[in-house]
Amino acid sequence: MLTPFVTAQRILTSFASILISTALCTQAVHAQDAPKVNFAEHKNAAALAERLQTKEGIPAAMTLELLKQAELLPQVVKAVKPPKNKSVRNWDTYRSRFVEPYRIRKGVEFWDANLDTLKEAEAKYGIPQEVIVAIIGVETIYGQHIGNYRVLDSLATLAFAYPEGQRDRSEFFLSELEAFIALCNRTHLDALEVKGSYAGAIGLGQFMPSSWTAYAVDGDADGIVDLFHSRRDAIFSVANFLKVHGWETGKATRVLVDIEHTDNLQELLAPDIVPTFTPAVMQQKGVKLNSETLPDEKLALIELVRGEAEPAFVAGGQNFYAVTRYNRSSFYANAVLELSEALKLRRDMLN
Ligand SMILES: [Ca+2]
Repeated sequence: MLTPFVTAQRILTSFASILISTALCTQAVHAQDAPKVNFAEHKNAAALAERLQTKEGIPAAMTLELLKQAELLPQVVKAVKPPKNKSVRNWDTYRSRFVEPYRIRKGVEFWDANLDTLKEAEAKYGIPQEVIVAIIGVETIYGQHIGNYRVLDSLATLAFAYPEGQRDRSEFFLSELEAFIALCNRTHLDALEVKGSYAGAIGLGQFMPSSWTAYAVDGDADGIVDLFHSRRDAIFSVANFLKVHGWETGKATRVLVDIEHTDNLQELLAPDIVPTFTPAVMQQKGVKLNSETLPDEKLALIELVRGEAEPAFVAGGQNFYAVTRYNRSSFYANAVLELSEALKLRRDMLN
């Protein structure tokens, strides 16, 4: 996951920047040409160090020393700035990055290579195997791109130097920085070495540090939760996250729709991603559900903006909503679910 509350728009630009950064260099992202700052001197640094001392028993001097070594990353500041061109939001562009032949092929390979683990995770948590595979596929191409930013730098940058001129999310990142330092202190992770996304998401499933703390599980029971090297830990942790966040086994993910008339469109779109309308009500209001068997549950009408073109629509059920808990974007959830469907289709064809 990148972060909760990240808009689809920002996801678009952030994924673009991640893809560009991973394509252009395999080395860590460094603070080239960055102004030298000492984050230990920031007005919120001492309170952070005190909290970690009280709650985690980490000497305040140790936290301040870490913050002193953290670097301001201009690329990270740039990544969280809203795009200049608002019309850039385009589902087709977003989709083409994630629901594409390479990610489908590699996904089937990942699925086959981890079949027993995925079966066990499905049996334990009730999450379909293809959905777990698709999340890891969208997040990191099955572990290929886990991020080149030093997490200490990216989280310190966003906690202490969040760019102005937009909603200030520095408090969220400050709490993630706190969770990260605590996590490193409790585990084998070296706070000066751990790499992740520009927003501080880490491991195969790109968990934020607070999510690692709350939802990661030791799938291989070796006594260590390792979301970098243990596929079993990563797979079980993704499944556990979705289960805790309301995935209901057997409920609908998404249903393809046609809009027959737009008279009630605004009313149908008002609840956003929250499942609100029964299939019958949705059909009465002009939405044709393209499914042989209609789900016996409430649905949300999801609008997928396509730049200047006409938007696309899909109906999302409880489990579409559950995927948005991983990343609060309907683009994200629809990409994960469409990829999961493509993976299942492809694997069924091959077997
Ligand atoms: Ca483990």
